[in-house]
Amino acid sequence: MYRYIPEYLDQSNADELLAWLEEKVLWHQEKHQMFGRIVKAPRLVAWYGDPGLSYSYSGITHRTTGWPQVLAELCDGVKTTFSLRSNFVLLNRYRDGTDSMGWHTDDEPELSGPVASLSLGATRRFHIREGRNARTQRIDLEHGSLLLLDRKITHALPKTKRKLGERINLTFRHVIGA
Ligand SMILES: O=C(O)CCC(=O)C(=O)O
Repeated sequence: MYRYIPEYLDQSNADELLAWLEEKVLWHQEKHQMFGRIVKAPRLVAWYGDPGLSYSYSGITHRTTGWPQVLAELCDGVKTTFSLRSNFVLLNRYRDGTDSMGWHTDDEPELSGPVASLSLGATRRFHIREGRNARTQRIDLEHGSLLLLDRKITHALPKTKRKLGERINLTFRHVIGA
């Protein structure tokens, strides 16, 4: 089950937020181990959250020290929209169509509740599978849109050969145990 709100932010608010994120956020390129080799993740990431949280995925621990005001306000809005709990945001920056995210769930033991995902910049096609043998559903995630997704749903953001600009995605999560 998912819910998609196409124009959660209007064009000018979405443009402004995208410009702020591109300029102000300190982006990292993480390295992951795959089939015994260390490879650079095909995207950049950043994260913020309530002070003192710790969230690990792909063998990397992400600790938080607080929120920039802009993102704290955005998180409050998303929580109200979906009656959601969230104390952490993971940001993904896809520089062009060759950046991507492989199939996974967000079902780490530190998380509870669904994940809300805000998209900015180039429209990218998101794939989801609701169950082991389910067909793949495709959702075009547009600039300013908000998606609510159960964290147990398998999903991916594949590479594309289309000439695309940058996309930034913010996933609001709830980290427990802190
Ligand atoms: O970029 C997206 O929309 C997907 C992000 C994602 O799958 C994740 O952060 O777990």
